[in-house]
Amino acid sequence: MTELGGALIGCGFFAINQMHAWRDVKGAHIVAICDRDPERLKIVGEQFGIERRYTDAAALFADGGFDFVDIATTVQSHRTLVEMAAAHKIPAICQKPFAKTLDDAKAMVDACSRAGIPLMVHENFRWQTPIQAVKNVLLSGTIGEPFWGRFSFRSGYDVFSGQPYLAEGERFIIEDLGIHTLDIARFILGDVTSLTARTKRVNPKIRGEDVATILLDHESGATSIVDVSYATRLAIEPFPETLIELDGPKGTIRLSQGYRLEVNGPDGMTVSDASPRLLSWASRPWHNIQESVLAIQQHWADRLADGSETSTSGADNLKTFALVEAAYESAASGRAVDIQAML
Ligand code: NAD
Ligand code: 89Y
Repeated sequence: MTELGGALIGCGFFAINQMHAWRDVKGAHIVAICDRDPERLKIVGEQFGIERRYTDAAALFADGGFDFVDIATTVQSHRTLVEMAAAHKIPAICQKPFAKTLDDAKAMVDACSRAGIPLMVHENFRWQTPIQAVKNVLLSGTIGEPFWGRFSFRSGYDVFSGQPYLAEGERFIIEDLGIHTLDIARFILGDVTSLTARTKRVNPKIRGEDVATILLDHESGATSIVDVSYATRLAIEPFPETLIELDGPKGTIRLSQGYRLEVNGPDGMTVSDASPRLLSWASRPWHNIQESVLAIQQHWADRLADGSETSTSGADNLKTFALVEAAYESAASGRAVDIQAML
């Protein structure tokens, strides 16, 4: 396999996970980094031994010498940086949330398609070990074609100390975290035709909503609920676990707290442990997310090498991003939103 060289832009809080994971990916490694903040550039450059450092993305692209770019900045710069990658015909990974608006996201997909370059959104939650385990049980046919599901993320974890910008935006939980839960709902039950949402802000110290309840109609005919909260104080903190319930004609699947996977089918009930691995550089409770970062980055390197489409391509992510916009629209109007009309 040819070894691919990548450039990472945005050396902040989450990029540390991506840099660790790139060291473990087979077939790709990071050759250059960029951050407009010289302090962050120095910290990450020294920690990971990267000599080629840039404070300006335009200068990085002008110098070239890499096969792909990994954009790990916050959403404000995503469109500019993806369009820069397209202009230089450099395959790009872009962190979630993909864009500020669905129109921006469509323009980014279009720019990469016209340039003939692959674009993947770093939508890693569907790559978590417990989520993949649920998908595999579903594919085995044990419970039949599901008619109902629930995808639930309820936590009181302090995400604001590591990511202070999350307290400042007009939008919070749907755009930041619900985006993953909605993507998992699509990954498990398929695309969505219509959506209804209600939101609340419980924490008075933040600007955006920290609770959302979303009802989805799937193309398959299944109905599901996506419920997310950062205002839920439980005796045992579940961060960052997504809990799943699926009902099918032949049985049920329950992914419950502690990564306990219960499958009830025609032949009886089985319980297994769907825990993620604790990678050498990972730390609890983030290890579930950290393992999925390695999985999605390995997937990117493999797909770039064989030339096939990634699971969370830009085009695929438009269908997840539309659900985010629809949820805010529905919460504001109180009405159901037609998803197909947005795409
Ligand atoms: P951060 O603010 O800690 O880091 C962003 C870095 O990008 C900063 O160092 C900033 O200086 C740099 N930057 C911004 N614009 C730039 C530009 N135009 N050129 C060069 N550098 C630039 O943010 P973070 O918490 O690391 O989040 C980054 C992204 O990762 C966000 O979009 C966030 O939603 C996402 N995220 C994803 C996951 C996940 O599981 N997928 C988890 C956490 C965060
Ligand atoms: O930014 C978020 C994400 O993508 O996963 C968890 C998180 O870090 C906080 O909600």
